[in-house]
Amino acid sequence: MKRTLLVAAALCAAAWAHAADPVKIGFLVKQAEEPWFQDEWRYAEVAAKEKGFTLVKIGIPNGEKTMAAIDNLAAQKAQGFVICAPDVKLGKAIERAAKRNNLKVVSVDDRLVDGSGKPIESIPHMGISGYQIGKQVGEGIIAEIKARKWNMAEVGAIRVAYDQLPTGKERTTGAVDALKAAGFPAANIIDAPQAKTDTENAFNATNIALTKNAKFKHWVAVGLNDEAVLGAVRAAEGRGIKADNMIGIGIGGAKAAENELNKPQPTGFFGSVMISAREHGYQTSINLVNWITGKATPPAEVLTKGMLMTRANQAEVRKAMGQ
Ligand code: FCA
Repeated sequence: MKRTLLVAAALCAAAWAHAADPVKIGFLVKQAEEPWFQDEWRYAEVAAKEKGFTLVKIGIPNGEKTMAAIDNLAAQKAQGFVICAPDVKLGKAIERAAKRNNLKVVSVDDRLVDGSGKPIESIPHMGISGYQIGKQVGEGIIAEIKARKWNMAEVGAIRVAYDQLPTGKERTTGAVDALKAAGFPAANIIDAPQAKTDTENAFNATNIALTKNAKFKHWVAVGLNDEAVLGAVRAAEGRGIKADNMIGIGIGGAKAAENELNKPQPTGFFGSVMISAREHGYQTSINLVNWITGKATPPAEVLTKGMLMTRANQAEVRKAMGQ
């Protein structure tokens, strides 16, 4: 009995000596209250359980909190972090803080940029092709305009804009380019710049745009995410523009879109291009952990795909996206 125990203890010690420190990573997101980021965290937790590492989730609404979170992770002996920064221009500062603390860093959703606005290639990234996903939004809107037999001359398009974020600008540019490519009059496209990427700011921005452009009979709305389009839809409703006269298509497909698409009565929120929170939460975490443990270096850039989800095809889209 004693011998068996000794052998077991020796085996354990050997295994322990081989194993590196327990892996701990941070997952830092700019808007922890947004369902998209909640989903990313949820899928990162799935990875942590499955692969046996520790996940530290931190909301980083501004630069100061971002820097504090990185120092905090180092103090907790984490070895790296996934980040969606509150401002992509913090890129160089984030890279320096990571280096100083000997932490590996990968970005998700929003690609970090240097002082001149160029992507920081040394930080592996998982995101979406903003322009392509945006095009899917625009094409979805055009298909629905045609299905409703609207005369495009009588349709106004709200572009809820957040152009300081490159992926935001790419998404809405892709969307309006698809509208224009289908013959939508460029003069009917109205910018509604939002101060922050949430529903409230999109609502306020759209209200101003609608006040200035009361002449249109029908409306469509695009934005960088579901919250932006929801804000536009709510503002339109406030002016009596309901589902019959509004086609809003968002980007994300998380809880915010799900709630809306499952309301008993359709609203102006016609659909959302669903993107993969699973890939962005689960796979980024695993890529980072594999990097830390020396298994594999993450790909320099991965762009994931999206699918248009409407009230009619929700179940199929969720199934196809594995969510
Ligand atoms: C950006 C947006 C989020 C989400 C994510 C994939 O970070 O702000 O709403 O769309 O990209």
